[in-house]
Amino acid sequence: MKIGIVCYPTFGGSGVLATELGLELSRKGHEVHFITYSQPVRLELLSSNVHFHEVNVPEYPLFHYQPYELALSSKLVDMVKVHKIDVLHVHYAIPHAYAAYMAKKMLHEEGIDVPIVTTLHGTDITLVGSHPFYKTAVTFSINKSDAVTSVSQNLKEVTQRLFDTKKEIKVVPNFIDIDKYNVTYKDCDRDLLALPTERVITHVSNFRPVKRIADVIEIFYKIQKELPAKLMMVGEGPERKEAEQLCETYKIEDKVVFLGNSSEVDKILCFSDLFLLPSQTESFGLAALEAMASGVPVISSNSGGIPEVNIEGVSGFLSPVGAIDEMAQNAIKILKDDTTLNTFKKGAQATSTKFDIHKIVPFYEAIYEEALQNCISI
Ligand code: GMT
Repeated sequence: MKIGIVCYPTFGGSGVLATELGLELSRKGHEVHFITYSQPVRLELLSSNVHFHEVNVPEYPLFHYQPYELALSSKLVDMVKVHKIDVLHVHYAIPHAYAAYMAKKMLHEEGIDVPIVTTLHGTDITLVGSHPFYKTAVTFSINKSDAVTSVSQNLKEVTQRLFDTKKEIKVVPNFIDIDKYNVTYKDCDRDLLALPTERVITHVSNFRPVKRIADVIEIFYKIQKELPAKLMMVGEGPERKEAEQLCETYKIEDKVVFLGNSSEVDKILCFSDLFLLPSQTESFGLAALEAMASGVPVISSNSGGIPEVNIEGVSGFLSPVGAIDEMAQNAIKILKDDTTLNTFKKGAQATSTKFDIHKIVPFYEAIYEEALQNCISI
């Protein structure tokens, strides 16, 4: 099959997932075309069946906002025609499903019908899409897709509650390539960052308010009072400065390392003992799953789709949003002795296998096949 993938090419979970999906589809013999405004960060290798097509948005000074959807829909039309793409898989209802619908309509005028598969990731539904200014367009985009998937059962339920959806939403959970995480890195330089006696705690995100970065610092503050530990903060975003200031206030700057964005998260996870994800909400929590696959237990909030990933008492512990004391106590419970830590490490890794790429990607292939057969002609 020839599959066009549209996503946000940044460090966000949806972009990572879309990229890994495209790469796995290409390994399975499909021809994959990424159509985005820049090369996805995890797309390191292009090959004979992995292509990247850049969407250019010409700057025009008269426009306060450059019309990205317009440029994307034109590009989709061109790419479908030139490369004979069979199906378009768009990640995010807005603006991607919206632009894809316009492309589909333009292509129909030329006698080409291409099905659109839309995957909802969360931010497009819970944080942005449900805003009254966008809601009408999001509802339309969902209902006009040939197939709609969501990354968790919780996200499906939230979507059905917030939007007047007429479309069936199929749950296809996020995945990871277990084999990729099941390796012991020789260049995993734990010694450079922590003493052998210190526990290494990690947080990975885009440091947006929804991640509750201050909670991460406060939980760590409580942990390091009880046992020797270091905190690795991986990522960039609006809350980083405040987090650094909070570390100074608590006088723990020497125990917290801000690493910025990294394409080597797997290497950082390989020397981590615990992962913190106290988010306000997460449709899934791909970062937590990546940690679990590396054998790192997770202390998280119990909101959104996180309970479908992090299993209480097995891969870690879950608490209500903002329950910093409880999260710190649970972290200490896991970290206090090697036997308990190893039990949770094994529990985390075992739980992650449910989301192995080889188990999940066939669901997407089946959805493409079905969409191709039942493509809505508009
Ligand atoms: O929240 C982020 O870090 C980025 C965001 C995105 O849109 O890329 O992540 C969303 O999609 C991920 C992949 O499906 C999910 O694992 C995240 O839980 C989800 N974020 C939210 O729901 C807040």
